[in-house]
Amino acid sequence: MVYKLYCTGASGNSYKVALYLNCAGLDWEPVGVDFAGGQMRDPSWRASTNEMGEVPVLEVDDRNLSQSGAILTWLAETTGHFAPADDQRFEALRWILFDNHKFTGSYAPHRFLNVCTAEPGHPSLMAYLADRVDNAFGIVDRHLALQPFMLGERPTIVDFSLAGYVFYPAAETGFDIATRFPAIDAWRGRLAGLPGWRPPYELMNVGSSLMLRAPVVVPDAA
Ligand SMILES: N[C@@H](CCC(=O)N[C@@H](CS)C(=O)NCC(=O)O)C(=O)O
Repeated sequence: MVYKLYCTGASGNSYKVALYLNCAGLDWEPVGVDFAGGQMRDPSWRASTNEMGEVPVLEVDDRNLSQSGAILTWLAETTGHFAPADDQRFEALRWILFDNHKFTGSYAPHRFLNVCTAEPGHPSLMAYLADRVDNAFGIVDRHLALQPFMLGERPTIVDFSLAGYVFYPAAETGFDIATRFPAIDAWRGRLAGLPGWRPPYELMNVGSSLMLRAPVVVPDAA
């Protein structure tokens, strides 16, 4: 069976699943979506592929699965790769929800408004999001200072969820992780050492992403 992942290079939420599939050594292929052309807003795409209008979507046999956290959980349960231990399932869900709401949930829109929208985000909105990033990244940085991976000694789906956007260039995100969050920087180095690791644009060299314009927040000023 070949897993098909609907995605595009700039989609860090898709990268969470792409990276998992590659590091797990599963047979998969990326299927590009025309993000820039608004394909996911097309009612027929929503009817056929994902009513939520988002990527990633994982096509497995005749099913389309969406929501990266749910997909990763399903993959861990069905393949066993990077699965949390039985007594860690609550902990895994807790961190995946934190990632979606706070970690990716502030970093991704900050990046989007920094380089992807036609007009830069309003300074007060960028400051609000940057403060949310500082808070969420600070929490994860302190957690990772105590252990190599989010749930302990080995990587699990939680690490792939949190890794969605941390490998995009600082020039896009406006955050220099290496200097500001040393434990996150060391952790992403450990992830980059896993067999199968590739950077986002290389792993998902398909579809169309929004044009990147000059950033409003440069890393040194963040
Ligand atoms: N919580 C979702 C977020 C998915 C998401 O926001 N995907 C973006 C691309 S990274 C998207 O498809 N956005 C389209 C839109 O919001 O209209 C997940 O983890 O899968």
